[in-house]
Amino acid sequence: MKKQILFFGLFLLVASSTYIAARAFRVGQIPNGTKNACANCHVNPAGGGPRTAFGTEIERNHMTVQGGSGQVQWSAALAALDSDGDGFTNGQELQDPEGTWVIGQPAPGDLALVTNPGDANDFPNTTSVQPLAGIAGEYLLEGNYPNPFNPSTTIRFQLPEATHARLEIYNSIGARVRVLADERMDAGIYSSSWNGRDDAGRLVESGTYLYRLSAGSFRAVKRMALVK
Ligand SMILES: [Ca+2]
Repeated sequence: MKKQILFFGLFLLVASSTYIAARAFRVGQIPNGTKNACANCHVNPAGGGPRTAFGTEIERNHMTVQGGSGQVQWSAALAALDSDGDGFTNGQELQDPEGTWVIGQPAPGDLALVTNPGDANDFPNTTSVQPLAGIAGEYLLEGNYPNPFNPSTTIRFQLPEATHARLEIYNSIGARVRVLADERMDAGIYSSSWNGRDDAGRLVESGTYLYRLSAGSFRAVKRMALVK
């Protein structure tokens, strides 16, 4: 009897570790999946059991076959979704915004900036200001897009010379809610996205907001509307 119990116990141990191992390979089927491992898709970070919003989305619509034998299919469509609703797309969180990474390629982007696409409380808080191709002929703060927006919008600006640039968001009563950039930058065209959160990471209310660019002696302010 003792032997049988021991055998059964061993069987359970092997079966459960096989279960985890069998599915852990899926962290290699999304870009930078190793950073948050099973926690990307499962509420229990050890894997198995209930899924996160990202895991649920994959299980329903982005597997070669639903269930244990299926493989995750990372794609532009999956990258474009914001599964956990934190204002960043799955692709932005996993450092592959266009969803172009394929299995076998080196991990894209910066691993240190990867956040969990299945956890609404984990999102990029440092707004990345991305340089774009092209030459800036003058100082310019462009209209944000989309506008109105919910909850994210993109703001582009141009610097004709290297200078210290500051891009800030103010609410309608003039209180500053977010600093998107405050650093010395090379001449060029830049894009910055705002996720509708203040400096403390809280989602702000619907309403009119102002964004202001200060660069050298240049100042420009524009208006935008967050509509939920
Ligand atoms: Ca997230």
